Amino acid sequence: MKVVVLVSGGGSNLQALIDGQQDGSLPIEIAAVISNRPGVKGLDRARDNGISAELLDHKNFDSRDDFDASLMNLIDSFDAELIVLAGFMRILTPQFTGHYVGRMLNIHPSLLPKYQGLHTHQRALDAADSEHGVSVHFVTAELDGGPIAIQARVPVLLDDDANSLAKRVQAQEHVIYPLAVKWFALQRLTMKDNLAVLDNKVLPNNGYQIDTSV
Ligand code: NHR
Ligand code: GAR
Repeated sequence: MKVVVLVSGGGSNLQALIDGQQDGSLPIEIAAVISNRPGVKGLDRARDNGISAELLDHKNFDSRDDFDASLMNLIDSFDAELIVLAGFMRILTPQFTGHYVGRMLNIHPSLLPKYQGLHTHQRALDAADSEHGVSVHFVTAELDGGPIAIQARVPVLLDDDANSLAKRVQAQEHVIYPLAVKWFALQRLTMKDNLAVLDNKVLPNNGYQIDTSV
């Protein structure tokens, strides 16, 4: 399955997908990596692995509509069957999300529906939550509101700061994002009537709960 990955930064989730492609555990071909920010490590990771690395700097566009229209053209030039947002930091227009509905995934660092938007780790700490985590969801017009495919939970420890908590969450990201992409590529994971479906069974609202504790 042809996949285009959108990044804005370091691309550690992209790397997890590249690793899966290369070791044969993921039946995908990453056709391109596109960043809206210049000079990010995610683009280097693509280049280093022989994957087309494309920069589409949002600062060169007058409006979100113009940026999204160009982004759509660029993505579609690669015949992508799945769009993966991996630390992509631009809100997408309803026109864009409508074009890819049911074939675009995002990874969001919280136990959605808690903490949509930004600064999720600090918000979980400020709320004194005892657990936190990460969600993979289908992208819809509703920001961080599309149907959830998978969640993984981590404990919040007494001496955590946003950094240490983010690290614990990110270790889970690198497990559940490749898994969600694999399920999608095998056509086991789909979106139907704004619900996430796995093996023809509607998933609960908080998605498939992965226990990755060791
Ligand atoms: N777009 C839509 N329509 N729906 C979603 O679910 C989306 C989306 C675009 C991105 C990722 C999301 C996240 O996982 C995502 C999901 C950026 C912002 C944001 O406020 C919010 C959520 C997400 C990504 N971005 C600012 C903006 O004005 C810019 C912030 C920055 O550049 O640092 O676009 O958290
Ligand atoms: C990840 O933790 C991801 O969950 C988060 O950004 C990080 C990107 O890391 N995504 C968002 O906050 C989306 N708004 P990466 O570039 O190393 O994959």
